[in-house]
Amino acid sequence: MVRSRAIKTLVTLFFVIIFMACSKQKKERVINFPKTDLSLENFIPKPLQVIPSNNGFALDKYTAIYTSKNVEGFDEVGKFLAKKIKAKTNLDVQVNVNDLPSIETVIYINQSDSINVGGKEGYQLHITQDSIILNSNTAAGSFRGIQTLRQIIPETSNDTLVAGTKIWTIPTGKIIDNPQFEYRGSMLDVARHFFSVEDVKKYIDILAYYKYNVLHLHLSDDQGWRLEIKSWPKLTEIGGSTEVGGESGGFYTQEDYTEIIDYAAKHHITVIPEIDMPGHTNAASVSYPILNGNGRKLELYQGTEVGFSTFNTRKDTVYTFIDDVIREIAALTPGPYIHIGGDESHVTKKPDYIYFVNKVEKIVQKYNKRMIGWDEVATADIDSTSIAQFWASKKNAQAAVDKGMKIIMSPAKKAYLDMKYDTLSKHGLHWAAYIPVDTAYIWTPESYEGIPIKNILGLEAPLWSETISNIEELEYLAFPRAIGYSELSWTTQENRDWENYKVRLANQTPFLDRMNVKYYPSKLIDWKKNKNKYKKIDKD
Ligand code: TNX
Repeated sequence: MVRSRAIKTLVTLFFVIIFMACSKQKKERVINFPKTDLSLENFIPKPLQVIPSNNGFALDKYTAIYTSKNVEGFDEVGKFLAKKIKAKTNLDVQVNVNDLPSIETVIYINQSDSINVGGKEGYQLHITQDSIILNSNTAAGSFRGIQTLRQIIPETSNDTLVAGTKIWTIPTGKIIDNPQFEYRGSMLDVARHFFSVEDVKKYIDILAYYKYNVLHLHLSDDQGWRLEIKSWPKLTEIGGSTEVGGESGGFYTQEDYTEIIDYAAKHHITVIPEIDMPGHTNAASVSYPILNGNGRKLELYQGTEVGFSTFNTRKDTVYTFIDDVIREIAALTPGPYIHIGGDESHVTKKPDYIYFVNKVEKIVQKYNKRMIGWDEVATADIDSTSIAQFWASKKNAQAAVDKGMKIIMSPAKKAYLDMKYDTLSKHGLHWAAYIPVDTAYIWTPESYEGIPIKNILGLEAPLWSETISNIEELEYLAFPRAIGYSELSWTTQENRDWENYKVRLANQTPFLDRMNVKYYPSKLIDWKKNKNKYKKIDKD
């Protein structure tokens, strides 16, 4: 199998080379590129190794993309790249079309088992004057690789290199790259305020550009239940009807949710659904009072207090309910994880909490998923296959380490996107800290609070939505900090440096502006002014 693939690759490469040689015979094109330096490009996250060779690859109307054939996902990656090239340059680059009359340069997206790229998402880019060869083991690796390529397509063409031809010069050299953590995520709280499918898709577009691979959706809380569950319809009819501040809330139908999952999958992003319990369950209990365990009068809640609600953990119906919910969600969710929340259950008695988490873990496993929970779940008797998300308690994180569990690093003091930047911030909270753009970047998730790196699955930046109710406010809190977290989770510590990152971040403005992202223009960054008014060609 591996051998036949390798042969296929060789045959395809052979044809690409012959093809290019023929086109060369047709027309000898010599372009004198000004000296380039690939190592000075504004990559984020910074690749493992960049070796410049100081020449140029001409991206122009004579460029074509070819991909490995019959390997799932590669043709789609080629088409995705062509779409993004069109959006940035307005060039129509053909994908996997033979017999193109006048091709001068080729981008070849190649699946290879024989090249060691360091893992599923690793890739290597070899950029020479007439070809760009992107090698990876998987479509996910090639997808990460084309994000790197997108970042080095210049904003403007050089129109004087060849008379009459607009050329976007890509610096030549070699890039060897591979992520340090397998889990690189962000979370959106769509429960406190609801965000539309379109909003979520836009967030995915930006996360993908920075090589994120996880989107965690916080789908239920005291203030709202946001995913249709067919066997318990009142969850969304009643529980989805409002949100913080008293607006009308909303929810995803199962079709909407699937649309988000499919869109994320096209970006090689896994969606992790969270149903937060046994606390944070007011919306569920208002919809079905039989679930309620705090003995209080039930009503829809639009405030921002936490910790007052709980399920009745000793009632069988509660577990029948949870079984139905997890079964439906597991069937809709291709990813390997289901998040059960488990945080701030202040009115659940400790033994009840432990009993509950133990039982719910078994339900998640029954549907062939791995359980994730906020760090409190490590106080229960759970398996080493379950995962703890460290947000507040070092003690809980240590308990998870002692159980041999993996940990997702989301310490609120460093990684919470809903914390204000400073006292003047328009949105956000500050119970954990103020988190300016430098503080968000200058810390080491690899050794934070003494958690051994071997237990760390990766990093996630949660965006809670008590203080934000639309996409612009969401973008104000998420960007630019989420860009820095992409580097913390992808790039090794030796390769990170604030002074250097600052400059690369300042140069993200063309992308952010083209995407119409209302980022917070922190004064710590000398933002590159957009001299050229971009013609908005298409969504990038
Ligand atoms: C704590 S983080 C919470 C959330 C709030 C957030 C606000 C966590 C597991 N629980 O319920 O939205 O703080 O920053």
